[in-house]
Amino acid sequence: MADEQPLSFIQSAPELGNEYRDDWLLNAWLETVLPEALLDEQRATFDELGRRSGGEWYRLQQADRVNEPRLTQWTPWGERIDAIELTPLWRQAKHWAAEYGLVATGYEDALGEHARTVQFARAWLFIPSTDFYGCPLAMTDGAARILSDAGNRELAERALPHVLARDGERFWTSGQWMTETMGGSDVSGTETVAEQDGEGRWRLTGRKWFTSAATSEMALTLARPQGNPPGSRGLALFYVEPHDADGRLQNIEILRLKDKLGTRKLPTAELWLNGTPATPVAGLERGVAAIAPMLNLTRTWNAVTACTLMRRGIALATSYARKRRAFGKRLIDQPLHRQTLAAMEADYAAAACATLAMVAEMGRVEHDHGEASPALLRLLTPMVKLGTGRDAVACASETLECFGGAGYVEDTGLPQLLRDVQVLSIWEGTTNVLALDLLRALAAAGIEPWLNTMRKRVDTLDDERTRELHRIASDALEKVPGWLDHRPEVLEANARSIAMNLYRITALVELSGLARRSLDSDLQKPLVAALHFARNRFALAPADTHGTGWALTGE
Ligand code: UCC
Repeated sequence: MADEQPLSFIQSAPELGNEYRDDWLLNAWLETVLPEALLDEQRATFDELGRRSGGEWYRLQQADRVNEPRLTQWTPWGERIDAIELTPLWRQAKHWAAEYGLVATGYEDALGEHARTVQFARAWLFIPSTDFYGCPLAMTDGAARILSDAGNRELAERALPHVLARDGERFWTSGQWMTETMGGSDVSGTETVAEQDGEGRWRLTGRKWFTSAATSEMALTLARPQGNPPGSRGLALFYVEPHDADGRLQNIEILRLKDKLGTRKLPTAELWLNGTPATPVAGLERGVAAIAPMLNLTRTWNAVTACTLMRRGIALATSYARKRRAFGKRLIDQPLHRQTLAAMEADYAAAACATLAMVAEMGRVEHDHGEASPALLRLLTPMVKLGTGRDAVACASETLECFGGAGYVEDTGLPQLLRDVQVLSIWEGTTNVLALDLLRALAAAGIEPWLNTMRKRVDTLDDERTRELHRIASDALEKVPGWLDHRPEVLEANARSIAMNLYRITALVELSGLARRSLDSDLQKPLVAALHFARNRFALAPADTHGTGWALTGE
């Protein structure tokens, strides 16, 4: 009887739950790192963020899928306005970000050394459902750090109450305008010039080629004061408010929005500065060194974003595997598919532990905790940014594959995940630029701050059940000094594999540490993830110690 047969099978879509409760890794980390009373105090906020992230915000994100920001350059009557209209989700995200203190919490003195952990735990839940609104928040966090420390009282009094506001109307985000046509990696040739007008006011003229979140209320940017020498030492860091009190752009033209592969909700623009008023932040030279704290913070947000998008992909793929049947069984009941998901979980757990350990170190450094090590933080930042950026791309690709053909179809929302994630290994320093930055940090501080910390952490793996992890991590740590004992050009040729190896060791050690701490409360998942990562995913790339690989690339 034909009408008793379903005409066609309809697959139900993957679903998200409470993204805080469902994230065993984040829970285990917070439970073993935050004091109990502090976690109790924060739990309701985490829970609310988790619920909104997997519910209302996720639904809005799906509904907003095809919307993009729009630039209107002219009114019908010929006035140049260069107005950017944001997508509906982005317009609301600003208010949520302020309300949950996604920047301000990091500066809340009462939270002491844990301020950064609490801040980024909140951001962890917010980021994957808000279409890269984390980008302006990252830059705003960087600006808050610089303005808090630069000793420029006037600017601090002007901007800090806004960037640290918890009310969406008062909250400002900041841009970071660095990239020009000659490059985003090497900014030493920056062509934007700064000149003083007749009233002694600094004015900037030049073309900023790639400015993210061009709707921000303020920005930090680099320009060369007239008469300064070439090169990066001759650049200065300037503060700009793009709009005047009436909302008109202050001698800025928005030439176009960039036509990017992903992060398309983010209004990335090309700007022409034509005498834009600006204020020096910290003197009239060494602008790259002055903006470096912002770079290090956006790199931290980048790593956090990488982890949270790995987790989002895994959550969707796992939900799907619980619903989808093939060859007579649910995917989740099939050993090979289950093993694929387990490998993704292990990669996520490892990336998350490396990232959250970096975040915890940042909190200690900023609050002068007795055990804080600025040199360790300086080493961790580039390696964790580059490692998580690469792993997130691999995980997003695997996520799509877990859905078969559906993962390749636009209106599932899944292809956007892969396109978006690709940016994480490009902006804020590509993998190679960060590998070289790691060498810069190693040249200044040596490997000891990292090596000593990793050894101390490995010493805590004193349980019978963590013996294998202890052995694998110790063996890896022993190899490290040998990788660094080479002449500079060989070291430079190997920088990427060295950086990736150091990242993987950090991830293994931190995940193993979590596994050890979690055994006290009988929580097994971190141990299972650490063993899986160590046995199946922890392969150190051999370094090309002679630099012979170059022969393959000769002209
Ligand atoms: O802007 C972009 C889009 C914004 C989007 C933000 C999204 C955030 C994502 C969050 C997730 C949602 S993308 C463009 C971003 N651009 C970069 O990241 C630049 C990449 N390039 C580099 O990092 C290069 O290594 C440079 C620009 C830093 C190289 O500059 P120099 O001047 O050639 O290099 P030097 O001479 O080695 O460094 C100059 C000074 C030195 O200090 P002094 O003057 O005391 O000797 C360095 O030690 O800067 C210091 N320095 C640093 N200090 C350089 N890098 C650092 C660092 N990372 N930390 C501390």
